[in-house]
Amino acid sequence: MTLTPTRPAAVQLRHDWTTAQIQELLELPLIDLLWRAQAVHREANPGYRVQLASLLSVKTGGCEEDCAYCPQSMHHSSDVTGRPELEVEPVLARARAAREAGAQRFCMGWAWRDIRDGAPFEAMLQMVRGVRELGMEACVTAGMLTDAQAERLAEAGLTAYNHNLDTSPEHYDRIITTRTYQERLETLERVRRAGITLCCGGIIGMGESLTDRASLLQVLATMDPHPESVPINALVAVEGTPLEGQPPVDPLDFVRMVATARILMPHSRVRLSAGREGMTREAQVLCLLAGADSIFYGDTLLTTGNPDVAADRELLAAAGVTPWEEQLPERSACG
Ligand code: SAM
Ligand code: DTB
Ligand code: SF4
Repeated sequence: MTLTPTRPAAVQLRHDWTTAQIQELLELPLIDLLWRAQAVHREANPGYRVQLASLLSVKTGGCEEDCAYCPQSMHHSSDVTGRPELEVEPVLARARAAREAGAQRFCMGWAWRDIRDGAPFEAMLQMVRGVRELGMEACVTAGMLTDAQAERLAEAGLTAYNHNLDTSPEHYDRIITTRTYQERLETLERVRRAGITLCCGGIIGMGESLTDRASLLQVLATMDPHPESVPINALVAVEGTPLEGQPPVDPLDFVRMVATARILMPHSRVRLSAGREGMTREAQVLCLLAGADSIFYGDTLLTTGNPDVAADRELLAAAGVTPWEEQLPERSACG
């Protein structure tokens, strides 16, 4: 007989959330929302470990899609212009440097509508193999793909494919007209079928309502299994894009999104993504408290800025959370 009362488990793995239930969570008094999110997070990730993921844009600008937020679209007049694609060796040198700086995951981006076969795809596969040989997780984001391409990426050892839903199905047509929500879902299914983990999230601050935010989270949280990684971005309003005049996201609304994602998807990595440069360290600490367990690490995202490595080391130390170093046995073995 035990005299210790058992606590009800905070972690509930569900795939049947409704948008109304999710909106109720988003609208909870912040203090109560944080309490619930923390209870889930402490049970699912008791060490409060944070994964550091570095990003590199391999193919920058000149993209034929018209995503209203994106400085890389050829439809907009931002300062980002098409640049030659990076080659395999310089990319792997950047991955090595990211590993030396403490990153556990290396994410590579291509400003493409879809993956092209031939030399660029063969180079992508070599980059994936090279990153995996460094003992790091490898993530690619390069638009839509075919089943055959997904299978070859899986064979090369790709850990994750990032393809965001970006916003709710209802708000989507105001943001992108050159590919459909359904096409995005089909890409995600192909990635899943190939056995690659999913990195899928969205952006807030694009003129969406609270119901849109709940609806985006509903699509993610009713996937079975949940995406292993869920990036939450705040819009970086870049000059020359149609969304350049959007008001900045209230950091506490960002905290609400993170906390709600944590409650809905207890075991997913909730990644604090674009928009951290506009946030105080206190707001970022609240995000960590709310259940964020990953950040983009390094002073550039794809084309825009991000806090530098020293600032992030200081942030994590101030919050008292530890990076996920032990995922790199090769690194510690080599000294
Ligand atoms: N072209 C590929 C695609 O769209 O899937 C991969 C690269 S794309 C730049 C990756 C993601 O970055 C987008 O889906 C979007 O969520 C995010 N992103 C792009 N520009 C952003 C911005 N200005 N603010 C916040 N997030 C942004
Ligand atoms: C994600 O959700 N956010 C990252 C990563 N996945 C690829 C990209 C953010 C890009 C922000 C704008 C830029 O730097 O161009
Ligand atoms: Fe192209 Fe991706 Fe930017 Fe859309 S988000 S314009 S697909 S690079």
